[in-house]
Amino acid sequence: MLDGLTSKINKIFQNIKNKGRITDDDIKQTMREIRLVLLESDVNYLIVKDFIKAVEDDVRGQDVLKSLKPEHIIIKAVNDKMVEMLTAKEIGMSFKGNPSLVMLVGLQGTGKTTTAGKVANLLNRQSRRTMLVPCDVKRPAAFEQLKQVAEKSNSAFFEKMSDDPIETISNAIKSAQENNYDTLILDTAGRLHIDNELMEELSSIEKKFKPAEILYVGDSLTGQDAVNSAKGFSERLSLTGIILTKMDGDQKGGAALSIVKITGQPIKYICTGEHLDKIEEFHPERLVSRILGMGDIVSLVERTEELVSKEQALNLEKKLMEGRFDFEDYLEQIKQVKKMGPLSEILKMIPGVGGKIKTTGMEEENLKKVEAIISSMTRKERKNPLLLNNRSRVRRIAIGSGTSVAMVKYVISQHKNMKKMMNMFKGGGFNPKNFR
Ligand SMILES: Nc1nc2c(ncn2[C@@H]2O[C@H](COP(=O)(O)OP(=O)(O)OP(=O)(O)O)[C@@H](O)[C@H]2O)c(=O)[nH]1
Ligand SMILES: [Mg+2]
Repeated sequence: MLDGLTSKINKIFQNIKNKGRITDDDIKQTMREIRLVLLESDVNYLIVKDFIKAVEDDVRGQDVLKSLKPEHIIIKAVNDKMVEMLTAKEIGMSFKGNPSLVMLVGLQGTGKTTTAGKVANLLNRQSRRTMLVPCDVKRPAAFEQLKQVAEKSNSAFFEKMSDDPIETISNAIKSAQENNYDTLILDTAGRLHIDNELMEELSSIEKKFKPAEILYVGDSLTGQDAVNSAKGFSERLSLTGIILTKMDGDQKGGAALSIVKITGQPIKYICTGEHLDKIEEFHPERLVSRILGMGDIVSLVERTEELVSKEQALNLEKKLMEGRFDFEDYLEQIKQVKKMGPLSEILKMIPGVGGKIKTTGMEEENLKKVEAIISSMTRKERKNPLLLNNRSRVRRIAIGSGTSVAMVKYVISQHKNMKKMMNMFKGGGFNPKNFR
């Protein structure tokens, strides 16, 4: 699914990852390449334009979290804006009335009938009692096809189709009420192009029955055409959502990436094959994660952002510039590292590192010890580490923390080294980039 798009975008990210240092020009170049890939994938050019701008604005606004690498920030921004592009209001199905009506609309051959069975199957699993209603009164084969689909999906089928869709639906509703079916799926007729007669028919169904859901079924293989006809349908009907079919093919991705913005409607399901269970609820984050293949980096950035609030970062930066870095700051740093979760997991999330480094668990043990040692210091000692040049204080701390005199001394000397290193930046302007 969207393999071509995925491999192209991955290549772009690979290029910046190999760079080491990234300049503004690199960022521009990267965005140019992403723009091109999206256009090649048939994403509507206005959407591409907005998308690129949104990503650039996001990246530009992010210069405080220097602990993150620039490529991570770009990847995260591309991720977030892509998710935004694919997100529109409510994604879940809504039900109203008894029975609740789900109306499927779309051009010929996009997969309405097949999808009716898939949706019925899903809803039946959610304990709804579903009946399929044939509304394509002109084509006898459509009736037969839906009947078979109903059988396969263990759903009821409304057999008594008349030559008028409105009458058929009215009778189906009565039958559902008598037989305790709470959900009707209306399989409407398709046409090669949007034509007035069809639209009138669909629109009169909408007016008369006010279905809880009117879902546009679009064939993702047709790319921009699927998007355009979605727009056409949404102008005539109050669509409540979109189902994209044939996402198993080698489509370029443009349909998926433009359709939400163009219609303002959420994608509710995607279908990835002819078989009944080839349907999944649509989650923007999951699709984007599949396209970018960067889920690990995104969660790494999210965790870091969550933990290192901008304020804390600024605060520390200020202290460092003034040459202050006492044990309270040290403790704060350790707490932050610990909050990020086991070090072994954090290392695993870093692409290229995962799996290669074997952590022993010692790191975490040591962190705990250092924390215990600092916690056993008095507030005065933490603020003024010079007080620790005193044997009885060191011994007291060793006993209090359950460690040893040697370990306490080691922590004190580590702190001295860190402070010395940080003092090198004093006055010259602290630049965390120097640590990379
Ligand atoms: N590969 C693949 N094929 C699909 C998918 N959904 C539907 N199809 C196939 O697409 C063809 C058309 O599907 P239908 O369900 O008959 O389409 P329709 O919209 O009901 O067509 P009309 O009633 O003629 O307008 C069938 O051969 C389906 O098996 C899908 O997600 N993936
Ligand atoms: Mg059909």
